[in-house]
Amino acid sequence: MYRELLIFAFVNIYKNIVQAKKENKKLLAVLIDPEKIEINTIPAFFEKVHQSITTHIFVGGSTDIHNQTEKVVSAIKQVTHLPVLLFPGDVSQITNKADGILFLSLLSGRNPEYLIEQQIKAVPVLKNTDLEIISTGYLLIDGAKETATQKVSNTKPISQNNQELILHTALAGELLGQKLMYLEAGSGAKIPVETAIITTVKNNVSIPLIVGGGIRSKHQLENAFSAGADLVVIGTAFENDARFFEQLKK
Ligand code: 1GP
Repeated sequence: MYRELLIFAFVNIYKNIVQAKKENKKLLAVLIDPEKIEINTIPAFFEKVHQSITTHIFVGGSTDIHNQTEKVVSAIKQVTHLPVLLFPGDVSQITNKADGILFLSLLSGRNPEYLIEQQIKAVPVLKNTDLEIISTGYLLIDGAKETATQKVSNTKPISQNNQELILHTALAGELLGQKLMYLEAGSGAKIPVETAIITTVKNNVSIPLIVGGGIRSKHQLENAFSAGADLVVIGTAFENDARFFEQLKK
């Protein structure tokens, strides 16, 4: 029975995000980069995660040179019942051990490899999984630092001054049928996505809005939520100091 309930919960990751948005319940994803976490630290790390307001776990990075993703996801699944979503830098990071995948298209860039090629390459892999696939528009926005996403994808971020382009790109993604929109300043960004941008997109796009990159304080997290983010993603701040979870207690 318990297992059935869990399965029910996990096959509805997207529905649960939409429901949370309707109820104005804010969501927090902890991003785990398989290249940066030691497997043996995962149980202790998750003790902290579980005491915090974290609702989702994202796993991924721009690269995963040593193919650690599957091992890391398996270790995470052993210690948590939170939904685990892949946030893959490329097709090699797809594993059936997770619950779902953000099926990303890098809409801000003009590199066909990350707009559609990787997605085509992913099809034969995804056909052999039962991952919940969530189509996600991914917009890289200038966070005042050249980020790994920018380097690996060989694309330029959109300037934070170009709010119209950001909004129109997000709207194009929604019109194309994408189910989530992710405003990304890049991992370790110096400047997170401005609250005015979050609000503009929030007011014009009806799909749930994810915001991440450079958020490293409770104040910044609350600002992103009040500006309109439905789900905020934090990675680096937790990697640098897991005591940050203590400021985000349930
Ligand atoms: C990066 O949005 C995420 O893809 C999280 O960024 O590592 O800066 O928290 P940080």
